[in-house]
Amino acid sequence: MRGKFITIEGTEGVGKTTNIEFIQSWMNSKKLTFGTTREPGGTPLAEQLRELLLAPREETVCNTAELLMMFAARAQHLNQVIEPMLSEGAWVLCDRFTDATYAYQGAGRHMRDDLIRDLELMVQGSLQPDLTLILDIPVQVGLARASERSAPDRFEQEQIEFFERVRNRYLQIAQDNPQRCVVIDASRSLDGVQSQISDVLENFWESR
Ligand code: Z5A
Repeated sequence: MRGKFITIEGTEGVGKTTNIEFIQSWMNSKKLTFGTTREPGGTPLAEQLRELLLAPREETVCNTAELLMMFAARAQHLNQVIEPMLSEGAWVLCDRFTDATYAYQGAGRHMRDDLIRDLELMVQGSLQPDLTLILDIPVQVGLARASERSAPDRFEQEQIEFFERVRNRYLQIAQDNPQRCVVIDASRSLDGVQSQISDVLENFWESR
């Protein structure tokens, strides 16, 4: 049987990395075969593209180049990691996927949705995540959390309005795709966040 594809999304510092560990323990408790990966990245080539995309630089990165690099990394990731694992019956837990492109390049950078949709179709065909957890917190809270952890990357250097657009798009994506997306209130304590995630995963498990 084909594996399940779970993605985790949200604005900066929402706690994706922290909660991925929690989801991994849940998957272990179900004795699932699974892999954890991330975007941009997940293969040696895609990780190199990630470094190029995230590094702060003096040269302005044009929006089209950024969008194409995101999808170039995704094409390689799907071909080398995600598709083979799902076909072998393994579950895949991915830190960000195409919803991030609609949120960051679409809403954040004002790129046209129809252009993103064309690339989405070319790169992934009809493949969509089976479940997407959208961690949501006020932008300022997330940025404060992220800034305590590390120096800002090229995206984290954006203005607050950029992240407000990203957050609103994620909430819109959740509204438009209720069959696969669940919004998690990530402003709560870690225990509170993980209890919501646990409920969502148990429901997904029951209905799979
Ligand atoms: N990007 C894009 O533009 N288009 C695309 O298509 C894709 C990506 C796929 C890299 O993503 C960048 O790529 C991203 C968008 C762009 N923009 N940036 N930057 P990333 O996922 O690797 O980077 P990130 O969003 O910056 O993730 P992050 O900073 O690593 O945040 P996080 O993983 O969500 O948070 P965290 O490290 O788990 O937690 C942050 C801190 O908060 C940490 O100290 C935790 O201990 C703390 N924390 C976590 N949860 C809590 C709670 N509940 N209470 C209190 N404190 C907490």
